[in-house]
Amino acid sequence: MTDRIVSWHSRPSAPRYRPPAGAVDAHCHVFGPQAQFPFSAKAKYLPADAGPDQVFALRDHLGFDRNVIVQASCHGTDNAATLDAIARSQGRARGVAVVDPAISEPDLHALHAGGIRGIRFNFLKRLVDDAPRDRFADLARRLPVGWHVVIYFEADILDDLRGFIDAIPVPVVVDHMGRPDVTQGPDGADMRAFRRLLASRDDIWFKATCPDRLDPGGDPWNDFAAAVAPLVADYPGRVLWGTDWPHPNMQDAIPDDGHLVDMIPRIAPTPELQRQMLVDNPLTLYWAD
Ligand code: 0GY
Repeated sequence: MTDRIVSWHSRPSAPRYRPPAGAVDAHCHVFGPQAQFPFSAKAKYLPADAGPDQVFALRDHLGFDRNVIVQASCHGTDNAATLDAIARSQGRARGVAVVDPAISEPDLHALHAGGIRGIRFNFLKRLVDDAPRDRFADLARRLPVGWHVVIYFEADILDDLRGFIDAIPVPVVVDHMGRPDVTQGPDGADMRAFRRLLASRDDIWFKATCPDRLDPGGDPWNDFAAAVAPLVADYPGRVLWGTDWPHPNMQDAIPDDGHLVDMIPRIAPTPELQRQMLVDNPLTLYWAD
């Protein structure tokens, strides 16, 4: 099909950096395959198929052991493609679901049995029609034991979201650090606001992800490295890392996944930091049981 969008690199380079044994790509997605898992009628983009075989081949090419597959907005609240990928992973993938807030307890527990360990609340208006805070808050209060909330928002609504986030009674993982403007530098207004959020409680985690989305300077994403390395150094026990493959909506600036991996030692320069970010922290959140 010609109208479906490819947003990933066809031949990503081999990274120079080699991740430690057990490393987890803690933010990636699967798209379809559409013939088996149709996209949502409300999808805001129509991607080409990017299924489990591809994401697991990339995992091996980049030197990772495991994946956390995050339900992408193009699949709406039908998590079948995500669950299928987890089921095919031989225990090497877990997932984050997107659900209707009215989901029943048995359905939540079925997701747990399928490898889901968190729920994603997406606040990006270009990706979802609505993000009902009251209903999300109710759902956050009745998640299975050990689950967390993943929240995706842009920096300009962080202040407005603070009350909502403060009331979530389970750990919170923030996608892409809430999309700060990294050109402001490590002490810019966006990073300061994000640091206030992190300082407000000790169970807020973040993904040091998406230089390609956040740094308009492009590869090698120097502003991203300068802004994010101090955050990783200050919060080594609460940081995750992921490729974001297949890079939804990045078709105009497709990143080379090998180069994304080579960002790791620039934001986490020591083996100890790398082990925490790539192994210990994601295992704590996703493989505790
Ligand atoms: C990301 C970012 C994006 C897309 C989605 O669910 C999604 O469709 O998350 C985006 O377009 O910013 O984390 O993959």
